[in-house]
Amino acid sequence: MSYDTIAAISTAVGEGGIAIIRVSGPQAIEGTARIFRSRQELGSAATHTVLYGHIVNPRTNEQVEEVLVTVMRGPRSFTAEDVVEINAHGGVIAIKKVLDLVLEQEEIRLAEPGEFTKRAFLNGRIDLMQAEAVIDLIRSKSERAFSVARKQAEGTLSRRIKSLRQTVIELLAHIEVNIDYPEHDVAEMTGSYISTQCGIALEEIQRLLKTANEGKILREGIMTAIVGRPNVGKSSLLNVLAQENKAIVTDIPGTTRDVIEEFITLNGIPLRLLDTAGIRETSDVVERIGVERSRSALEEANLILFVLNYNEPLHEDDRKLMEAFQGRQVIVIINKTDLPKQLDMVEIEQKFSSDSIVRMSVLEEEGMEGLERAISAMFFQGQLDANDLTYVSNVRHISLLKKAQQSLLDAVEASEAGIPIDVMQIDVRSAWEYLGEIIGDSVGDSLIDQIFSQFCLGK
Ligand SMILES: Nc1nc2c(ncn2[C@@H]2O[C@H](COP(=O)(O)OP(=O)(O)OP(=O)(O)O)[C@@H](O)[C@H]2O)c(=O)[nH]1
Ligand SMILES: [Mg+2]
Repeated sequence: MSYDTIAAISTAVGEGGIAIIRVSGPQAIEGTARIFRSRQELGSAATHTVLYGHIVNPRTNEQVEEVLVTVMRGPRSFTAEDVVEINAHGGVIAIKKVLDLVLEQEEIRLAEPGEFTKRAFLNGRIDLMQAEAVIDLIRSKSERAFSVARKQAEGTLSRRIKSLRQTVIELLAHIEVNIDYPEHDVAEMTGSYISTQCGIALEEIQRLLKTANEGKILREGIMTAIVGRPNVGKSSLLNVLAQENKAIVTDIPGTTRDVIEEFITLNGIPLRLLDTAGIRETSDVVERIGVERSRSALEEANLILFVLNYNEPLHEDDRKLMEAFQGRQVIVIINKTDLPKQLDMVEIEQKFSSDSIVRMSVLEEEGMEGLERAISAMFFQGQLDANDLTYVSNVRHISLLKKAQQSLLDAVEASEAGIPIDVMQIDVRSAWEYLGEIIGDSVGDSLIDQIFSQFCLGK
């Protein structure tokens, strides 16, 4: 397929040592050559080489920038098209001037967000799953999430989906031959054969889905709300975990009025921490809005860190809060253990299991390992496996895998109920299509546009 030529600044906008403009498409080399002066012709440069020279305004012959230009001829490039990358000095003005000149060239236009990666997909260099992993790569906030995304971008997961699809298509072929040529005795198409083949595919789907929970957490972080009454040390906890003074801490109850968010990794576990206003009845208008925000953070969170003060008896407000914890993942943090005991632990131990109660003194930074262990146990069934990085982490992929699973289960059920194979054929075919959607084999344009619009400009 052939497209027009696109260009964009591919580095983050702002001050930096260098900035890079990427140009991709049939006019990339010729178009750039018109505004580039060097000892060597750009058009005759060997692929994957770098030329030193100047960007000039062809109308005035004025030198605009001193640059290095890289030529990568398709298909061995990011987009599989001819690509030119112009390395200029960092700085908004310089790079903008160069980009304007590039865009003045015939048949070159500004790229849309994600359009370079989209071309890599449309030109068949990567599949949809790999393209989506590129978004994750850019966005990953922890080293582990990065490693998982890199594996996906390399196609590890795609290969497993493809071989899964192979299993399903073989089954489908058998069924179809049997429907079309019943007189041919193709490996007897009994119900049990279908069940066995579906079983093989279902097992693999099961294995993949088992990684989904953890994969999703690694990708997005555990949304964690720190809640509790005023002054128990919520903001202090956020600061200690973030290792910086993000939130204001004072001994005045009602210090925090808004929700403060911070992304941290606790021994490899990514957390999206939300520090909230202490929950209590109050007549202060601003504080009341804060308390309301705390409650909605509480609703949305995957994990609640419920902080109590060891130095205070349990309060009616605490009991009310606990009622909202039904069916939620809660870790109780008994804070200020450096102070004398006032809290009746018996009532708490009745309500929460002992491995979800953690004693801490945030002030003396004691008890952090306990918190880490409690979170690990709750979300990762023990230790994080450092080696196996094949996770399904994208919500779209997870939901398609579940749909494929359901279709196969329906096929098995139908075969066990002795329903004619024509009917099973429909289920097996939809399983095959759902799996195809994951890697982008049978998806519509609108979905493709939606996925790539999540990218930043220049990627
Ligand atoms: N002794 C002791 N004091 C602590 C500890 N943790 C926090 N504090 C103190 O308790 C006070 C309140 O701490 P904050 O972190 O502001 O409490 P908060 O829960 O965020 O309070 P609000 O924002 O008002 O809801 C501060 O004076 C902290 O220094 C602890 O482990 N031991
Ligand atoms: Mg606070």
